[in-house]
Amino acid sequence: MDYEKILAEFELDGKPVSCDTFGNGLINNTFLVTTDRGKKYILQRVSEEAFKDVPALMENISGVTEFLEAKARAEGTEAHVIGPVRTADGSTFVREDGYFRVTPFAENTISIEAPETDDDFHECAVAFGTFISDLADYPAETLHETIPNFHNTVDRFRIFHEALERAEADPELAPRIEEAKHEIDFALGRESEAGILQEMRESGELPTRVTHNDTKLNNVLLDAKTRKLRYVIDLDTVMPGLAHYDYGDCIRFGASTASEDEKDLSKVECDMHLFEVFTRGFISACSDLSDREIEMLPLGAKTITLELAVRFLTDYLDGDRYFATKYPGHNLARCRCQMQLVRDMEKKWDEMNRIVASLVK
Ligand code: GN1
Ligand code: MG
Repeated sequence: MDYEKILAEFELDGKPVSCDTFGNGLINNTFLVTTDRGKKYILQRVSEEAFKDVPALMENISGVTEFLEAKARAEGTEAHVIGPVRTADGSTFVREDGYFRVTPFAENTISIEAPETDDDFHECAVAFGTFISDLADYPAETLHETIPNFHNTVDRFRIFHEALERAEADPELAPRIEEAKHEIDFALGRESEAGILQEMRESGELPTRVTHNDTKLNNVLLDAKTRKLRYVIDLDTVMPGLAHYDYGDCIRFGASTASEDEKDLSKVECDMHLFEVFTRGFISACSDLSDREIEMLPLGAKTITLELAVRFLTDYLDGDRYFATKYPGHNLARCRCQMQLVRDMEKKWDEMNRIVASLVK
């Protein structure tokens, strides 16, 4: 990649002197850039496999960051989002052999893969809960759907069935069906219940809000010293959605006792203490959630975990085209780990509901 040519188009403070791979994202390619004036930036090539209309995605991001920055200015506080660096002609991206964008690097912040303390997780709950409530008056109809049906679990199952049929017909991929036999059965056995939230969204029983939709813990930057919220990052999938998507993905990732791709399934559980810490923080930050929305939060956690398990399985059956993998079978390992979490949530279902009920005002 000719990064000098690409970076030259952006209004940077100084001349770039280094550009190195950075971070743990599974979709975009991310680099840390340093300039001769000691300034740092994040350069990303946005995945066109995932995002079919990158200019529309960038329009969402500038719209949302400008909105939140204006709100913070009016309240005399700091915005918790980072807007894009523009090019000399005012664009938020450069098109070369792909789409590239730049954001200032957030100095003195850390991104965490697991909460070290309850306070870390509480801070993430407040980060994402506030994100939703701050965007409650955002003109949602102006947002582009950067990935159509992103958290439509019913549609995710439809795509899974298609991948299964493709794999059956492809001698190179067919052995993967045998390899993933148990996981395919696990998914099929839960297909009917996987659509409940989607139905409730379509019927209007649960309100559509502007949501982040990719609320892994490592998409929150905490202050390195105080460990308080600095920024919510990765705004690629900000779209109309359910609060349950954001809540659910955070529980899936952050309340798990193991990493997302842990192979030793005996280590994988949904920690009920962390579940409670997060739920309390989320409900207090997103204070206009209805009783019905709160009541359905456990189903959000379970549905989003099952949905991602099915997405990993689909990608495995498809020959690993969507998620970046580090070894053959990585997507299947991720799928098994997520399914183990679902199993554990099913075991703890009554307890999850009890905790949530105890937190309703
Ligand atoms: C992807 O790229 P990253 O790490 O932000 C994915 C999420 C998954 C996550 C699983 C656009 O997120 O939906 O939950 O991997 N993002 C997209 O780690 O598909
Ligand atoms: Mg992302």
